[in-house]
Amino acid sequence: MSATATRTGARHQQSFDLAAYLADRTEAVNRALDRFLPRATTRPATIHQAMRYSLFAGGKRMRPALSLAAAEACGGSPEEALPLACAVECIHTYSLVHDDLPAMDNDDYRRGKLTNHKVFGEAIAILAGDALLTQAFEIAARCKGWPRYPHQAIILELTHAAGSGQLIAGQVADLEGEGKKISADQLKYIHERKTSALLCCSARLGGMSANCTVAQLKALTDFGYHVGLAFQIIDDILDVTQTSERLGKTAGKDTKAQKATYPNIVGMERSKQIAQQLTHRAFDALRIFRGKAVALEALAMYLLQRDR
Ligand code: GRG
Repeated sequence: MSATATRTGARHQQSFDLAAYLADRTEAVNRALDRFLPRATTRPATIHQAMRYSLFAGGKRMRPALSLAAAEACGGSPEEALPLACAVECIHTYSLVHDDLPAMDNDDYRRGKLTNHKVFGEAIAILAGDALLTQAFEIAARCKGWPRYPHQAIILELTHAAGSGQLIAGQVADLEGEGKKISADQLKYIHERKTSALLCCSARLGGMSANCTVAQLKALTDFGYHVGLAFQIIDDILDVTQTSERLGKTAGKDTKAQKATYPNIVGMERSKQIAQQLTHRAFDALRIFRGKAVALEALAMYLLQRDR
């Protein structure tokens, strides 16, 4: 990523130092996660080491960054958004640990390191995923709550995104679609649930931590939905065009597993066009913030142009 991202196509044409923004926010998120998680020496140490192994393996922290940037767009502070940003990252990491298991995608590498089950064994990896998911709800339950968004709203937000109607539904449809010819509409169903739901939830929770208005929450929902879909299309493209070293996970897995992807359903060029259109829809959603959503705009552009 270049140090300065210029957001051609974004509403507010100005340069924004996204590299510095991400470095700063990632450090804050890592410090907070370290505080929220049991220490690696807490008994039974194996499970806490396994949770920390995947959580601190070098993820891009895009979901927490979206939460913090969404809070800022709504006039809130990164500090207030941090617990919810960390809760989402715990859920995301759990989903990756389980996704990599032999019974699922059976992968050896994630975030540039051996997968959790390769290091700790399958049983501990399953439990580490379970514990990270549970940890997310503890962090959320301990957050302060806001007048428009008390704890019940926050917890429901997480259960909705992570439950059997969204994240799990996407994973089930993905598994059931392997080796089958599926339509673009069915693929969109998978992407909406497997990927977009949690990215959308990240943006919404950021807004909630700023006690955002109904109109702001609707704008963040619209933004997160479109960015989330673009994110997965780019992920499909990178699976074909990048090396395993660059991605930090095994490249070419979708083709090998005979998974339906945007590139193999609509072609590479059309996939890039669709990702661009979705990103522009995301920019449109930010109009309501009148120039205060520069970090969200820069993140959306980065997610479209990323190469890992
Ligand atoms: C309940 C057994 C059980 C499993 C749940 C829901 C689920 C497993 C898996 C879905 C997870 C998945 C692989 C979603 C796709 C989203 C995606 C492209 C993730 C990669 O996100 P990045 O690139 O990763 O942000 P980093 O490592 O940078 O955080």
